[in-house]
Amino acid sequence: MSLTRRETLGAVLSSWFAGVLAGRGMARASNPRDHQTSPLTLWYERPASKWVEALPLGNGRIGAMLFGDPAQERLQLNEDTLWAGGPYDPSNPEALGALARVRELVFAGRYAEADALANEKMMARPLQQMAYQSIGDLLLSFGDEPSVQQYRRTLNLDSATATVGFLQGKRRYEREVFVSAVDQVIVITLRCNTSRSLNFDVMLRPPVGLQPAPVSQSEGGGDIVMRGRNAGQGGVPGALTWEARARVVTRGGHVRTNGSGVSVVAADSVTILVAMATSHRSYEDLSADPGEIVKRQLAGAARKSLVALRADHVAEHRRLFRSVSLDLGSTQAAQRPTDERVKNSPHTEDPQLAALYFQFGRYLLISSSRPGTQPANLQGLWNESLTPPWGSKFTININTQMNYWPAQMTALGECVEPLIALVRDLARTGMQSAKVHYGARGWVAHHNTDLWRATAPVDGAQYGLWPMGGAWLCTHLWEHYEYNGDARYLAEVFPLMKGAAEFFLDTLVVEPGTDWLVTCPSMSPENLHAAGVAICAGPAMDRQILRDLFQQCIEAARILGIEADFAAQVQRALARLPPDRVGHEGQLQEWLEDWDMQAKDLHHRHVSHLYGAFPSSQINMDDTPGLAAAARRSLQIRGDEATGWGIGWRINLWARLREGEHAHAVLERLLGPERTYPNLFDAHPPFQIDGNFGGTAGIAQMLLQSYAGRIYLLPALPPAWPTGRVEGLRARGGFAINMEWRNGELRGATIRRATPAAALSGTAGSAHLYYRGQGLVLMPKADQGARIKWDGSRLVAIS
Ligand code: FUC
Repeated sequence: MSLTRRETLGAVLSSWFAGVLAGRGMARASNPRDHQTSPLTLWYERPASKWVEALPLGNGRIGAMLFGDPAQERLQLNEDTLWAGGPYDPSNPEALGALARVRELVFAGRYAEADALANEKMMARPLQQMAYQSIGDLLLSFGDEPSVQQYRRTLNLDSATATVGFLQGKRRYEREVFVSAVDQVIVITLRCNTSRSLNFDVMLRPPVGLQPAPVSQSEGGGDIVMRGRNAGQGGVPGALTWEARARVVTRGGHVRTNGSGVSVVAADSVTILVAMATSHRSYEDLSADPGEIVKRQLAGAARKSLVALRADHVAEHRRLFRSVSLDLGSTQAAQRPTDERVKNSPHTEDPQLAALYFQFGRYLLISSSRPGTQPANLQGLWNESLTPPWGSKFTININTQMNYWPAQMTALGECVEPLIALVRDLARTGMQSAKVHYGARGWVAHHNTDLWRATAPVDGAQYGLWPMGGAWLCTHLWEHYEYNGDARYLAEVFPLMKGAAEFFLDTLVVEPGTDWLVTCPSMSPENLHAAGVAICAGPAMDRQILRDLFQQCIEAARILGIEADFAAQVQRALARLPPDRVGHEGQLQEWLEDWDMQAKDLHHRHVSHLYGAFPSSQINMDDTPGLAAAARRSLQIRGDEATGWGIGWRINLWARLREGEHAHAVLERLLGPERTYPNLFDAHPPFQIDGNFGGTAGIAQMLLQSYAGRIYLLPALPPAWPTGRVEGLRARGGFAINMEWRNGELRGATIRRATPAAALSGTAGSAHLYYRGQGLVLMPKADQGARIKWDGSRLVAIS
């Protein structure tokens, strides 16, 4: 249900008056509609008391979590190359010697023994990879707890700025923070409506437990510096140096140095610029000089006016962010502070919360993954700990891939660059794992990697002994091409795909008694099968990933007109991969054997065997309806409850099965307080960012899907979103699509060409559109695009 304008305004005004009477009115009393009606703002009436209430800001490389306490402001800081350890080679030279025996044991059905031997001989040294670190905090201390009124804290997704505002007596204080991708600094401004009213101390604080603890020092000219060396881990010594430098500039009043930082005295307004860097240039080159980098960045930023810094930041953010808009309708629920909306969401209709969550996901990707930065890790960019959950690393048996699911569809293909760069690195380090662990050509990465691009199997055979992480990542290389159509790019990444495929040409083995080629040892990620262990041969997911990788190599070689012999070899291996199988419960078999109903955990969070239905499209409703029905049965058996990312995956799958109402019901679980923290971060729990991205992708999938040369409009629109509009979603083949719907039915759409046509087989640059089983083929141009409408029974071109 959407609100009329009168209802909306009435609700806002009455809640504003109630707030004023209770002594906690709006940030700007002169404009009560300011934040409450902005559909792209997260807002709160309290400071953050926990990290998962603080607001994330970032430019891909450096990030901050803003807490907003009036008495002591805390910005928890990150730099995305500050990890534990240094370059290391985790290869285990004993692994290759054990490989043949482990295979024999698996094929003899002696799984527990195979698992034990793999654990003893085949795992990486050290067994754990290195953890992502926090750099510490910037603290602004204002003295005693002030008595504050009209407190408000906001994060505006459209400008990527956060604010804190409150009244203290007659003084109105305002803080604003943004992290500029243009100038590579955090910019914090503080203002008061009364002159000479800003008095506070500024210091940098190292993360709890860092040894030796670096100290915050003032350096004259209003600078505060903290520098240090990263921690070692698992016998790998810390090899990075890092520096954080803050510059405090006041208007009115003055700055005085104190032992650990600076004191601001009687200023009218204050700007603080923060720069951070490490000595990391690449996973093997640590020769950068962080001191020189932060000085240069601060000097560059300090030369610009605050107005220019802000305008450049906002323009750069909007260039990406504004490419997609989404309106799913709004109810009164949207007038409440964001934390209340999350808490209320299980029993309120709040379609706008889904739209906000969608745009928050896009905001997080822009803020944690930009060309030249590290990819978004398990926590994106934001981590306050030296020992975060799962090391806040890159887990590549689902999590890192899921981070990038929304990227192409929501017009953020540029943000995928760090993932492509990661694959470039892994294709080098992974050659060592391929050679030492398997005696194979090409490259391999298992289920996890870190800043140092470690590729050997870690954590234990149940988690790590899965050779498909790199191959899965390669499908993202191809996907990037499907959306951008750039053959030069394809030629550049082709050798990475080829190297991944070569590894499997060398390591696939014949399943005894058949002619099928299977992976062994492997697993269906982290799921224990009938024998109570994960180790097995030829699980469904491996075959599905290999079908994609092999087909994409063949297609790329054809498009580029190269490597015909290699493509023919791959084609032969492809023909010998076992097909997907349907088991006795009508389910899609997770393993070669019909073990699904004997698995230890029928509701396991991973739905690895459904990779074929999403993110892949090998299994789909039109081309393989039988397998799609089996995937549906598997999904039913698994159930809807899972970790945040597990739920995120399920939303996308139900959307692919065109069950909008079910997809929406699962999305509601994700948006509720058990899976979403007050700051909208996903709760695995604990916080893990993949659920945010899986949810964002799921919402996009409900509205638009493209695969197998076809584009489906509103394929899984739920009854909960009867009326709405989306602009700018992208489809494979290089199209940008706007759609409008009313009463649950498509009204019209515009399709334009957003990138050069991808030379995909079968489409010849045309858009094959489908809605409710009806098709229409168009050849849209970049400039004016093509307009179509739904006349109740057919899609009709109208220009
Ligand atoms: C995989 C998942 C866990 C967690 C971890 C980071 O191992 O099974 O749930 O998300 O990655």
